[in-house]
Amino acid sequence: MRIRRYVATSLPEAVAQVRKDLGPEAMILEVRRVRAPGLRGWFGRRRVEVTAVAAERPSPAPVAGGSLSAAAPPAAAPAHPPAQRAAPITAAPPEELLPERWRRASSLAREQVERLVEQGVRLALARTLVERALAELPEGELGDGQALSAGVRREILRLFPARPADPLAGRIFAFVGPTGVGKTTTIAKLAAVYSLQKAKRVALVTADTYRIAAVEQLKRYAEILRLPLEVVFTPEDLPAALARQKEADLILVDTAGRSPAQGMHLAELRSFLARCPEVQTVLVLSATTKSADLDQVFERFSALAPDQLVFTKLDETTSAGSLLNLVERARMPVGYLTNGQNVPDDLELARPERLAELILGGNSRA
Ligand SMILES: Nc1nc2c(ncn2[C@@H]2O[C@H](COP(=O)(O)OP(=O)(O)O)[C@@H](O)[C@H]2O)c(=O)[nH]1
Ligand SMILES: [Mg+2]
Repeated sequence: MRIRRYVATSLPEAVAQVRKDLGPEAMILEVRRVRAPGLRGWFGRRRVEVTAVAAERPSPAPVAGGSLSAAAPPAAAPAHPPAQRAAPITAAPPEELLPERWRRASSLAREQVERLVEQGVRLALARTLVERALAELPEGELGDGQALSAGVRREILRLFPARPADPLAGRIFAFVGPTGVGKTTTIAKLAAVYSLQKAKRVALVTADTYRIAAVEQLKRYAEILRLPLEVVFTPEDLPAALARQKEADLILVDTAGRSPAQGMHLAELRSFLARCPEVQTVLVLSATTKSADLDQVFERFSALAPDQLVFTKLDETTSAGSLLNLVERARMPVGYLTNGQNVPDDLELARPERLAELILGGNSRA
């Protein structure tokens, strides 16, 4: 393990030094505002001192007898070398020589990173979350696992952009996403909640006419809920269908998940959505999808400029880290979560606290 201190005029500059010297794997242990040494310190701007830790290089040159080498200033040397040169505390520090609180913070930090990664959070994101939490931790709480845990939780919550209190506050919403993620089921749940509990006039539209079964599925829900259903076969039919439902407060549009030749093309869907700026787009994604696949799906569907996300099938996974990875990437609010097949019960407003709980709560040691 290598622990080094860097002093620079700004935090980004100090972090750049850390990355350059210790590599991208380095973890920030502490950030402090310090004065430059001497008179300059009293009149000039304050500096930022960053302490960082990195794993030992694969084959470090051993230091004779494990003692401090002449080239390496001892730990007690003035802590403010120029930003360009890192001051190694020792070339190969025996653990017991490290200041106690750094040692404790670094093992706690590692634990936190591991815990996030176990939940499917990308390593780089896990590390960023823990670094940010550590940077805000008061000095006296560096060895406090609970305080660090609470900091990590707060950093997770910060990743979620704010959303309106009612995610379906507009009038027309098109639900897009891969086949089988639960678009039609989610629409049925929302239609029930908004028509029965919120007393809205809801109309349903399906553009998923590739499979007879898909139309039948939504038709059955429309019949049970006594809601009008429009079936549209081409994007050109959609404006007329929407116009026929002018009395509706809320129109939910179901789409086909597939993009190949037989289904509605993603490009066609896109051209329709572009022509109807009043239609908001909801990208539906399943919590059971692997993180790398979620990234790909998100990439593909970003062509439709989605406004918000819905995560389905939370009941089918125990690790929600992949969702956090996506939220960080998409920077888009999450409207609803679904957690089962029951219509309409298995639906809930998406609360970042709930997702943080899924990631930290289950095996919480804090
Ligand atoms: N376990 C679970 N299953 C779900 C959930 N939402 C939908 N499903 C199921 O996923 C399957 C596909 O749903 P469907 O709505 O037809 O997906 P679509 O192709 O995106 O329209 C169905 O068997 C649904 O019952 C959920 O939150 N949890
Ligand atoms: Mg469907």
